[in-house]
Amino acid sequence: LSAQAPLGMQMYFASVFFFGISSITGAVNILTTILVMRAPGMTLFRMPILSWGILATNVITLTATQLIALSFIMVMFQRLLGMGFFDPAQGGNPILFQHLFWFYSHPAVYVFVLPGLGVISELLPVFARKPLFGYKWVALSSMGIALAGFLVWAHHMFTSGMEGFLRIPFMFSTLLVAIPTGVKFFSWVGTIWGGKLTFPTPMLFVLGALSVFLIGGLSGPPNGIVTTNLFLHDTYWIVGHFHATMFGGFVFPFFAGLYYWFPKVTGRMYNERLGKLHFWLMTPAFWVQSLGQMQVGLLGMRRRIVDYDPALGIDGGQLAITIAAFVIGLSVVIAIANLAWSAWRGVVAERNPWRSRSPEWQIPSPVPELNYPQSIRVVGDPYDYGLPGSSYVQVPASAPAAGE
Ligand SMILES: [Cu+2]
Repeated sequence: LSAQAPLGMQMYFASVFFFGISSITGAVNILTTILVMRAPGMTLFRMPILSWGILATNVITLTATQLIALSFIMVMFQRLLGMGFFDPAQGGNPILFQHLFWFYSHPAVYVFVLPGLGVISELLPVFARKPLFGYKWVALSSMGIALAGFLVWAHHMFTSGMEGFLRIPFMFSTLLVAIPTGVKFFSWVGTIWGGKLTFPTPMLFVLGALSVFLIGGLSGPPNGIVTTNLFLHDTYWIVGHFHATMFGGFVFPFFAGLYYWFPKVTGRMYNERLGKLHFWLMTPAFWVQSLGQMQVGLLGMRRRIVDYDPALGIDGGQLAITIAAFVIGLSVVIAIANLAWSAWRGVVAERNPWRSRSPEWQIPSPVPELNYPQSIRVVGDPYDYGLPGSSYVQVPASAPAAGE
């Protein structure tokens, strides 16, 4: 493709570069908003925990995106001006491109996952009616994951032919990521523990996210450890691992957030039965899919190819993965139909159906154009669910803040 459509490739690199500029500009906007435009009383450690996830995400977007933009400029210069940065024939080094690519692309995974993990931490206290366990640690763990994400990129390159001794520090830094991630998981379990749990669709997707993220998390260390990585590299094991981290850290929390904030955005309630049907189709199907991918990977299925040797004996596994993928697709079609129909004809929602303390739930649904008529005032901690007499926000010219 690179040789057949040189102009098209050039345009492609240029377009990614401009996407990068828009991401960086967006990050400047969000970081500025979080750091200097908070409501009175909204200290950093009183922010909704999702805002910490967004903060950490945008630190990555602001910094790492510049590296991918830079590397794409280098590719453009190589193709246009003959500067052979990555061309061995001109004294360049193709592995340099891998370094630049992964220095961005590992942190880019956290751009997906950190907001998703933030949604989990945001919703669990609401549906457990308990304070978020270890709020400050959860907040700082987002920053910890973001920073650690910059130290691990070469774990994608253990078989690339880079200097062998470099594998060791990258193995250790990669395993380090388990600590802040473990802090989050510990907090979620601690928040669920002893809570008064209810299980509407958003909570089901949060719990589904935990189960799937656990699969992704536990299948991670074997990839980070050099000795096992050399066997697992470029197999379907990696594909299964990555699907589990992306679904657990992004797709499941995405649907949790979609159902959770749907009544706030549209003013109408989604259909609970169809929401639950979506969940109960998608979750077991996803377990089959990701565990199945890991299984066929261990049996020798390589990634990025369409075909495989029948002697591997993985026909049954491949069939199960394919059926599971179609079930996931069907469940998403049900979700789209549910949300589209409910936005149009759904039951009119209450202002705060989940009894959340967060400010957006104290104003009418759908949210008025100017959000809050006057600035809100933050008077307490965000997740003191179940603590009598506690209050998080005072929203003027609106219903009194939920304090329960
Ligand atoms: Cu990585």
